[in-house]
Amino acid sequence: MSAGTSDLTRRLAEADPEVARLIDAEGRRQHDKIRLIASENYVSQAVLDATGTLLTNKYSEGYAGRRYYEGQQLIDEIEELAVARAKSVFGVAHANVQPYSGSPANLAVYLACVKPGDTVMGMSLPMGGHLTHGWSVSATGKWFNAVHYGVTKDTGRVDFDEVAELARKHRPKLIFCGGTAIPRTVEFDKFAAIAAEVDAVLVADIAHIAGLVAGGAHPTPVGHASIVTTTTHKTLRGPRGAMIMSTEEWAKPLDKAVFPGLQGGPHNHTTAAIATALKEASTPDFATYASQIVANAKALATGLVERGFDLVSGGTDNHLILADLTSKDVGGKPAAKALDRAGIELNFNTVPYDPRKPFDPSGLRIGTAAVTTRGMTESDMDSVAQWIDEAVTAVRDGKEDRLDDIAGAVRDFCAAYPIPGWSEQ
Ligand code: DSN
Repeated sequence: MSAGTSDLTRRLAEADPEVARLIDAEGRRQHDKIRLIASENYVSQAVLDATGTLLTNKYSEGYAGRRYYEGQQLIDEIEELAVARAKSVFGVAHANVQPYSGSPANLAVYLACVKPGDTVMGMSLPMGGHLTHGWSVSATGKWFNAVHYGVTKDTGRVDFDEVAELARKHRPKLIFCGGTAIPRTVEFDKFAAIAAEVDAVLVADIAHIAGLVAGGAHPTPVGHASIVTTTTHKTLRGPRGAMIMSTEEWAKPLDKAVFPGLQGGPHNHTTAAIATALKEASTPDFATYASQIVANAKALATGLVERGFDLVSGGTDNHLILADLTSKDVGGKPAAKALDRAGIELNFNTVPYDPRKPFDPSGLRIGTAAVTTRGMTESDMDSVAQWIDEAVTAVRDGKEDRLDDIAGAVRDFCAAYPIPGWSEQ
């Protein structure tokens, strides 16, 4: 394949053909595969354009009107625009668009709200939480006394009696809700009632579902959680970045925690692209996309259940499906690797109460945001379920050649769904 399948890589190829070739090859890879990693997406050409600008040249420590370097006239306007759009899309009093990504955003919440050694609570990582919700290998688990809740074995859903009991016993100062492998609606109101009872600050980490919230396909945490964190690149479909949103009460401590507490200069090219993504997120088309993500996930879940897959909680309310392959007699990791060879990209994942190890777990995590962005709908999800089933069966039966046949069929199928930023020459 020759380099130069977009204006950008054609120009880049003159300066750096090696990097241009690799970017083009990645474009082809993203085009030719069915991408089901639940935290990934395809951003628009507009978001790609905003990301690749000369705004990367500028340092801007501080906030609009209060910077430590000169020449901020236009950067201030860009950041103010991103903040105003975040406030409008999510209906919040305050937004900080500077965190470099989700983990730094969550760390800033700790810095603003608690002291090392304080007790915090979040969903356990193997049950669907996130490293930064106090998991032991994360700084947040090392520096804070973290207590974890999970889901019940029979329902795969949060047991709020357990959450309340743990909260009463341990009196956490922060309670995180949300996570990375939760196929069901996050019941912000129930978490808020528990947080209020024990006088904890409720933090909703909506990284996975932010696009669904913005598009009205998932209830909002606003009005329940004082602080809301999110990455900007998952269902929200913006550049790699993050935001912290809050009530007015938490605005100053959170801003101080992001800068100067944790970070230096914001990535202004990212800020511009966040603004562009938020403009897109305020349109009726985005609401259609958000509800189609959920419709696609439900259709894919049905197709998998019909083919004998066990799904944690039995299905999904959002963009995410967690399949337990125990009954299929295949580990999550060999299945994920086989699916990758078959042109279907997802990740192996622990399932609640997984008897296997995190690096060789029982499950697959599957998300429908990226395929929805490409325009795939419910009727396509049955083909996807069929290919997943065929690939998992092929690896179980040691018929790996079949994976290459599936990859060919997937490639032909994907040709009908163009992606921004790459095309055949
Ligand atoms: N890496 C993200 C995910 O895949 O969910 C979480 O940080």
